[in-house]
Amino acid sequence: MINLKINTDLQNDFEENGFIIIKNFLDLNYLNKFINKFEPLFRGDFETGVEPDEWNWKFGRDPNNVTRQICNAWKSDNLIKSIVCHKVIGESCSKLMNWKGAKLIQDNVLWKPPGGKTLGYHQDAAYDDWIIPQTMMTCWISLDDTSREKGTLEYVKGSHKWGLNPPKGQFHSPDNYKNELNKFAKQNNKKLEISYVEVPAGGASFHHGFTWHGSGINITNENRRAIVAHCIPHDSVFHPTNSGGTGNIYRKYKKHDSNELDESYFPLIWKEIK
Ligand SMILES: O=C(O)CCC(=O)C(=O)O
Repeated sequence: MINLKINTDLQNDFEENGFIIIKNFLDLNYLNKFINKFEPLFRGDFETGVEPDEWNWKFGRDPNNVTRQICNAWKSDNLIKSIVCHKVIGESCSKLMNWKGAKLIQDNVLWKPPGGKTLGYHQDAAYDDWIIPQTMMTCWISLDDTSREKGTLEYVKGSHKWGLNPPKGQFHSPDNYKNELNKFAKQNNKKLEISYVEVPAGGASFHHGFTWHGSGINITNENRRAIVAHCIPHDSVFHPTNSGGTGNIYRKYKKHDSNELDESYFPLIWKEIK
């Protein structure tokens, strides 16, 4: 289904920029199988009978010109699970981050329709102060050809070296999606060099949890759809008390007497064999 070997060039690119872009990642025979999942999922047709953890857009209920997002669709759909829990993602994230294994902390199914609005610039790891260590590594897989005009994902080069800031501002559909980024850059005297993920359908990118990223309006007449796997080190645990970012949603999976991130909710997707 997916294939990647992290070689020294990719490792060096990642260390320098905080992301890598891969033109061919998903076997194209699977493309339509994944695309065909989008409508049923956003209609609330869940194969496993389990609702995803977050579901911000529904047919007939919400405006058409926003970016539609489901979080943890893997719980609702077995094909989505087969990709976001794929060992190649776990191994690639681990190799890039020097981890010995990876768990899935969350997935996203993202659908930016024609005219679909922005997603504000942010750092993924800023949302997970409720786990130790507070880090993340993301694999973003595009199901459509992407371009700047389509409101593709964009990254600030080298921003993974700028430390982590608490999440601020609007995530969904801000008028100025670079507002928080510009404020941060001004206050900290940072120069912004932006890279756009322009890949054919089936392409992907991987980014560090500290890398600033966001996306603009889709001004084309075509859809821009992506499946995203957010990973953490395999031996991460719940922070005993913090509940910032998405903690208000995900701390409910904490056991009463333990800080363990239970595999039923945070699946192990790859671990180094000694
Ligand atoms: O696809 C997008 O526009 C944003 C995706 C994103 O924020 C992420 O993958 O972390």
